[in-house]
Amino acid sequence: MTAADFVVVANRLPVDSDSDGGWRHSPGGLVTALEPVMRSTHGAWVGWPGKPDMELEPFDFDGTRLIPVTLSAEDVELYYEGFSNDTIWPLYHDVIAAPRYSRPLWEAYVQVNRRFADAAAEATAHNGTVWVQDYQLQLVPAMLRESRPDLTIGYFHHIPFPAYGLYSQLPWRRQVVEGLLGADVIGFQRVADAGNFARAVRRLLHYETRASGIRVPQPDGTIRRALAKAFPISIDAASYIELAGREDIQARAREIREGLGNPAHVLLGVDRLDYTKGIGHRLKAFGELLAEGRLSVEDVTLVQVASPSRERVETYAHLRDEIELTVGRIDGDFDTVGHTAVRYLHQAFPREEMVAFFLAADVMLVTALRDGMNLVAKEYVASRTDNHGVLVLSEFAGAYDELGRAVTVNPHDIEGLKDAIMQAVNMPAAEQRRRMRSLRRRVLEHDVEDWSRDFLNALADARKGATG
Ligand code: GDG
Repeated sequence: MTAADFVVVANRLPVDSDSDGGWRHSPGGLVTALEPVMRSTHGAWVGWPGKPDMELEPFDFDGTRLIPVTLSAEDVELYYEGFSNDTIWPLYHDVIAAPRYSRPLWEAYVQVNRRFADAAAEATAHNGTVWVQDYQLQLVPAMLRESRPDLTIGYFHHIPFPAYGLYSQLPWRRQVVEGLLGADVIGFQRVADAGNFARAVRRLLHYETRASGIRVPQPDGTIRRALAKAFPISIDAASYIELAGREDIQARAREIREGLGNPAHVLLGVDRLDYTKGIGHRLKAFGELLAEGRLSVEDVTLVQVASPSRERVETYAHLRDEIELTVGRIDGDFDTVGHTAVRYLHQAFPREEMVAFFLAADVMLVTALRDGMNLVAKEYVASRTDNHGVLVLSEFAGAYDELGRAVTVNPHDIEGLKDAIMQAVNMPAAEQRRRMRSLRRRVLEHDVEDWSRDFLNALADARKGATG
């Protein structure tokens, strides 16, 4: 196997297996963002093919070399569903759910991270660049640096990094920070995340940090400089504009409204069914507005797309029950034969249908309790080429730092959330246009290609001046 100069390491490969044994691109911003770099560098991608016990040789797909890492059913349970999604995910989202601290889960995480690091080390050419993605692989940067000191290593963290007061709960807090510090550049969504990380480094390791730089002492007594900085991720805005311009998708948006009985206002939520997204808070506020008569089911419908997620993790199974109970109650109390209060869809849809939902919605509700970025907010804004529609956006989503012209909310404040929904529903068209223009400007000026370019440029620069 010829080694590649540029290698991405992520929990998942950028493909899904289809029913006839072939592969298709799994849709996602990361894949789109990295496509140009992958092509121009003949890059490779190390990741899990998505099903347990799948033993596959490396293969080429659409100009990229894919290097599968096999995970057994036990690995999936302990490393992926366990440590990644039941320990790190809740801890890093400010303990909205209780994190599980368990030594066997940690041991599996270390062991699987080692396997990803070994696969990346083997796949990368001398002096090559490796870009590690996300919280499932926080130990990979240091493991790689140890086996391959010639490499330039980047890491991007897609979810929040919590304040030290919470982070310090993690029994393996020191190992995780040391794992991340193996990278030359550690990228975060928000300035606050990078700050939280730098503080954890100071508290746990007593290394010197200045602005975004961290001085990492090496075993030989020299200092290596690492950079911990915000690189807010974005979307492939042009592809949303293109979909929004398609006549068939616009017709579908009209059909969706008709199917809802043509209410005056359509509210929309689109989330993975995850406790970080604040779906329950959104439903509570909406239900109270109906109960108080401030909104009527004749005029307003909330469409909630909740795509199935992590269903084997117990907290997620509970969440689903809770949300479905709430939806059932609201609909039972307020539906009429011709109108529904909440149209709940526990399904995944093709991207075309998602854009049709965006075009059908007068108000987009993003009420996350904690979210690294929240791409849905940016996708809604990019799709609204007509400058109509209102984004209600939680201040706890990373997108808040860029999309200040949204109607911003603290989703824990149910009265405030209710007022924000009313403000959005009643917003005059001229104000919608003013706000939407400014939101769109930001998303269009900073798309996902800019994000990957900014990160990779910083990585190239960091490596040049790394030692001294
Ligand atoms: C993590 C961080 C950060 C959802 N349902 C369907 C569907 N989606 C698409 C959305 C969007 C993506 O999935 C979800 O991205 P988010 O950013 O909203 O949230 P997470 O999945 O939690 O992502 C997050 C992100 O990583 C990137 O760094 O922003 O904070 O948690 O693109 O449109 N797409 C389709 N059908 C669905 O039913 N086609």
